[in-house]
Amino acid sequence: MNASASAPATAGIDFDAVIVGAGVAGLYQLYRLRELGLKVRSIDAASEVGGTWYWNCYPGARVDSQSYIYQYWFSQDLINEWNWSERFPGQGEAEKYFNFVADKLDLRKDITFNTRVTGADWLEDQQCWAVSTDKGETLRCRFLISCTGMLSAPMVPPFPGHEKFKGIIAHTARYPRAGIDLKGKRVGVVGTGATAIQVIQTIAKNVAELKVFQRTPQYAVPMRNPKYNDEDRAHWRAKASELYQRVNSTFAGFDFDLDHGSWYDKTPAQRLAILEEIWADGSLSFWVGSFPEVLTDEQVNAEVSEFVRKKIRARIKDPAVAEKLIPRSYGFGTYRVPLETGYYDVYNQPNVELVDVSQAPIEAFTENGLKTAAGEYPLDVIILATGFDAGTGSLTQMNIHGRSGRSLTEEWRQDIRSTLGLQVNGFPNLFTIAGPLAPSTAFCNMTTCLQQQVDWVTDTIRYLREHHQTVIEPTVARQDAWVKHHDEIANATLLVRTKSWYTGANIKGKPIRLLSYIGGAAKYRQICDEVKTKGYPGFALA
Ligand code: NA7
Repeated sequence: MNASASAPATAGIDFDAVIVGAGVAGLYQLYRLRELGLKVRSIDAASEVGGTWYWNCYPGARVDSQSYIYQYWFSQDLINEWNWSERFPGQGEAEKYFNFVADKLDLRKDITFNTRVTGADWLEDQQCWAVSTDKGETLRCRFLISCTGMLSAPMVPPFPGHEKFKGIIAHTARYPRAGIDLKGKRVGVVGTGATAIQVIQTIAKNVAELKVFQRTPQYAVPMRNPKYNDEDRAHWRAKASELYQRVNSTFAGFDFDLDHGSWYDKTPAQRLAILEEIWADGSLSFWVGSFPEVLTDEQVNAEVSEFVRKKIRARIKDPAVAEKLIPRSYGFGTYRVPLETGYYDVYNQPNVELVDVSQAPIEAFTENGLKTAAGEYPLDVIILATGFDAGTGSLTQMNIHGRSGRSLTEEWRQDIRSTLGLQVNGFPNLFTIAGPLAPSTAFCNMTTCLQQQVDWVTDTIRYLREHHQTVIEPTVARQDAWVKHHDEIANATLLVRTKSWYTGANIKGKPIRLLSYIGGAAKYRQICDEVKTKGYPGFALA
């Protein structure tokens, strides 16, 4: 650390940096900036650390990345001391991990909990941000770093009658920390996305009746989740540095890759053998560890989709129910692939009913349950697994105003633009970790891409200090070039044809654009590194 890097915040400025969020990215960002000698304050609306793993405490919540790559890499002590109990840990264990990290690094002393950022204004004359909170505080800081996660603004469907319902309504991302007693209850789950699948397969056996309100079925892949013993943990620990290299060099930040070669170089028998092999792996390798053409080539996608449809059909006893559970309106992998454990088998239980709301939509909450165009369903508890305003939601709700009062909310209401998903023209010194148009918005093992972005932001702030500069902002030309590059890659894939949160299609009025950069996490890292090593071309430094 050089002398300038340890300098205290300038007069009139309370903090060098304010970090919003104390989850996967926020905790690491706090650590890195503190290491740099900066005066930092983190703010989180939750009462504890953990971000996603704090809020999403619904029944069955589980990490879909393998535990041995769902961790921080920078400290061998952390790697040595933490014991993952299984391949895909549950929410409780993931939350404990982030608490363990916060304790170990003594991070809590710089975090203000139970506090929501309600506004941020760029003060031109002082070249800093004024960040206001719901506790009435205003903090002035040089850098504002949002680590709010790409899925943290819950989407609650606007069914009328919320107040009429006599039972309990809970969105999965705001599920009561103490849980809800579902035993013997009539429960309705709205949605069949990755979250709903985890809820449904977990609660189906304990409730009296389960009604699943499905609008669009999913291509879910079975999860293989062995428990780990000391020997397994020792195995993964010994491989830590190799894994770190590996996850940073793959398409989606996992330790597997699209490295089976071209689909077209294989015979039908070879293709089938590979598909069966990666299916048996029981992880997201069936999706982002298969053939590169799956996401771009209609013919290949159709064949892989059919492979999955057969697997689903074989699990359901009632052929009519099976047909409803089989997706046909979009191709495999063009929307987040969920992992499942016993999900399809649930529909063979007598207490579970699949309610198809694709033709007869949900109209309202009633006193006793939910009303669809086809009739009323009496319920005691309604679980909304209806997703998020992804990528942009947490930022557009923060009331951010940049140069000349430019509103980020207004601009993104027209068109979602960013530079590398990390900065936005007109909003100097605002860094948007997991912001739109980066792989961390959706197409990455989150811990890989979030750590990469945090490292980039840290290096950028260090660079500014070493060069006696205080402000960085992408130029319009650089931003246009990034958006163009992003769109070219996105539009060459099949993902843009599927209506989902990936393109913002789940939020009424949201501009449509693939939210996640899909050129690959490794390529993205290279681009970010190049920007850094070349001295930030296309960014105005002052
Ligand atoms: P998703 O994937 O956005 O799923 C939301 C689900 O809710 C999906 O099945 C929606 O159906 C359904 N939904 C939303 N609104 C309605 C209405 N009005 N009526 C019926 N059904 C509705 O969110 P998740 O939380 O499951 O997953 C988000 C990410 O978290 C996931 O991708 C992982 O990365 C972790 P639709 O498909 O829109 O027809």
